[in-house]
Amino acid sequence: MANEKKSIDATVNELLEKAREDSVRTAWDRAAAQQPQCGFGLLGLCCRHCSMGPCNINPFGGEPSKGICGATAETIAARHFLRMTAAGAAAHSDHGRGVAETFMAAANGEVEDYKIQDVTKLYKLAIEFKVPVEGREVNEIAKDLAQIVMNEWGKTHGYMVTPARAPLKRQNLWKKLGIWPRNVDREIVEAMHRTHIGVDQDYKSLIMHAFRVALADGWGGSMLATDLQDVLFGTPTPLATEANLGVLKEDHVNIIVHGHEPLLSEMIVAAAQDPEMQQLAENVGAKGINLGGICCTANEILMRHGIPLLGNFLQQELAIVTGVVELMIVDIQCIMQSLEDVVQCYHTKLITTSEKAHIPGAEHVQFEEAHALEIAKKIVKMAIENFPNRRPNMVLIPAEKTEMVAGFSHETVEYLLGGMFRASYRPLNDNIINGKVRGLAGVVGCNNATVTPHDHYHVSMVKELIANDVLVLMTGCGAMAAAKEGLMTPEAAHKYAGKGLAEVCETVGIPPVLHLGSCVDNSRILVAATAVVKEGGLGDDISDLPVAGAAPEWMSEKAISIGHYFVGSGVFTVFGGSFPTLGSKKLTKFLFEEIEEIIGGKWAFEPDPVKAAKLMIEHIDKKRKALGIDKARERVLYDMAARRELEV
Ligand code: BF8
Ligand code: SF4
Repeated sequence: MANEKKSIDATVNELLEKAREDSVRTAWDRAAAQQPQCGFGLLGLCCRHCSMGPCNINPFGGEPSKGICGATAETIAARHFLRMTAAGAAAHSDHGRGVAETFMAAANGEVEDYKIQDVTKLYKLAIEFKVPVEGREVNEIAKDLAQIVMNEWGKTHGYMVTPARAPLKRQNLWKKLGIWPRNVDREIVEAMHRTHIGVDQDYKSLIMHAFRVALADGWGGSMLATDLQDVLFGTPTPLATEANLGVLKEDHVNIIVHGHEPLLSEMIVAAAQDPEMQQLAENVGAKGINLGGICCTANEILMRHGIPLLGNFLQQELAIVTGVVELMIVDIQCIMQSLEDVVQCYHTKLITTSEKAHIPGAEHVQFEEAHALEIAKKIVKMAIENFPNRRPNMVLIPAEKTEMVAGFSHETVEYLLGGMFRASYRPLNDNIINGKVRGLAGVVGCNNATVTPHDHYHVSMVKELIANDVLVLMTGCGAMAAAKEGLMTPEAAHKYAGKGLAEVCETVGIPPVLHLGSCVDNSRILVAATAVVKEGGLGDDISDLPVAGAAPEWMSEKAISIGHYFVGSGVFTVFGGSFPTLGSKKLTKFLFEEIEEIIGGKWAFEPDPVKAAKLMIEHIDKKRKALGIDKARERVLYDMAARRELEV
C-alpha cells in the first residue's frame, strides 16, 4: 500500500519512505504481514484459559457453540473483556504505586532529588485522607499521607477513599450496585480469579466486576498517580510549545524519553538542563542538548515543562529513522520491542531503565529513585558521547512542527474560567446552559497500526465535535494527534470551532481542544466532570451531563479500562477500530444498550470517526433535552442565523 495512506501526518509518510530505503521494517509493515488476522480473536471468541483449549466459538451460530468446559460465547468474551480491563488497570495503577512509593521516600527524606512542589495540593489530599494538618510541618503531613495513601493499593478491609470525589448520586449508585472498589490489588486479583476456568460464568456479573476494577483505576490508581505527580512535580499550568518530529535539531544532541513515568523523565529534564551537561555537549561539537518525548511521558514533561512533543505511539520507530537521535530512554508501557531492531540501522542507543521492562539487546541502566539525578546525568552523558557517531548521510529531519498550548489541569481550567480569586466552573456551566457550548467530549487513547491512516480518526472526530460547539478534552496519543494538526492553539477556535464555542474560547483565551495530559490524567476529566455537576444547573450526576467519551484509534488494554470507567461514571463512550466483544451478540447488547439502565452510561462501537462524533453529539443533545436546556441552544442558533441574514 502507498505510504500516503498510512498517516495524515506528513512526517510519518516521509519517514516511512526513508525506512524502506534504509531497510527498516515498521509496525505498518508488520501489520500487513499479520493479515488476515484471526477472526475468533478479533471477535473475542478465543479462549486459552486452560490447557483443554484453545477453544473457539463459531460466530455464525453453528458448531462449536461452546468451549470444552461448556463456556459460552458470552462467558468467553466477557472474561476476555474483564482480563483486558484488569491488565489496563494494573498498568495505570502500578505506575501510580511507583509514584506513591517515591512520594513516601521523598516525605521520609530518603530521596534528595524529589521534593514536594505543590503544597496546596498536598494539603487538599491530606484533608481528604483525614491526616491532621493544623500546625504541622509539610514533611510530617506528607509522611502520614504517604502511609495512608499506600493502603489504596492493598488495605485489608474497607473501601477506596478517592471514589468519594464523585457526585453523591453516583457514589450511592456504586454502593447500591456493589461496585465501589475495595483496593486496587484486590480487584485485579479477583478479576484473575473470576476469569479462571470454572469460576464466574455469568457475563453480566463479569462485566459488573470489570466496573469495579476500572473504577479502582480511574477513581483510584490513575487518580492518585496524577495527584501525587502534581504534588511532586507541580500541577500543570498553560504553556506554549511545539509538536512533531520537526522539533529534532540537527546540530544538537537529541535525546528522546519514551514511556510513561515522570519519575524518570523529570530527572532527564533536570540533567539535560545542567550547565555541566550543556558544556559537555559543546565539547563534542553540538550546539546543545535537545530533549523531546514520545508517548505519555512526553505528555508529562510537556504539561509541566513545555518540553516539545515529538510524536505519538506510531512515531516511536520513525523518530529513530530520522538518524539524529543519539539516545532513546524508555521505562514502561507502549514501548515496541522492534525499537531494538530499528536502532541497529542507526547510531541510536536504546536504554531500558525499569526493573519491570527489559528488551533483549537494549542496554539496561537500572533507574533508582535514591540516585535519580546521578543516573539521569549518566544517561545524558551516554547520549552526548554518542553524538560523534552520527552518520550524516543517514539524516532526515522532517520540516513539520506545530505550535500548541498545553497544561490544562482541572485546577487551571477552574482558574481560567473563574479567575484566580473566584476559581469556578460557573462560566462553563452557564455557557453550556445558554447553548454556546453544546457539551463536552473526552477524546483519548492510542494509535493503532491496523487503523489507518494514523491520526486521521482522532483529528476528524475532534474537528467534527468542535465545529458543532463541543469543547474537547484530550489526553494520551490522541492529544498529540490534535496538537500536531494545530487544534491546540487559541486561534484554532476561530478556524475550526462553531460560533458559540469559538466565542467562549476567545473570551477565556483557551483552545477549543484542551490537552489534559497523559493517560493516567484521564482522571482529570473525571474530576472536571464532577466539578461541572457540583457547580449546579446541569443535573446531579455525571450521567445527566451533556458529555461523551471516545477512543477512535485505541489499541492498549489501558484504553478498555479507561472506557469502562468512563461508562461506569455515567458517560456514553464510543470506540473505533475494533471492539473485543462483537462475537457475542448478547454481551454486546448488554454493553451497548442494557447497561445504560443500570449505570447511566453505555458503550458504542463506530469505526467511522465522523459518524462516531455524530453519535456523541446526538447523545449530548439527548442529555440537553432531558435537562430542559435544548431550547436555549435552538435560540442561539436562530440568533446566529438571523445575524448572518443581517450581514448579507
Ligand atoms: O498511556 S494513549 S498508545 S502512550 S496507552 Fe500508549 Fe495508548 Fe499512547 Fe500512553 Ni495511553
Ligand atoms: Fe476452553 Fe473452557 Fe479451557 Fe477456555 S476455559 S480454553 S473455553 S475449556
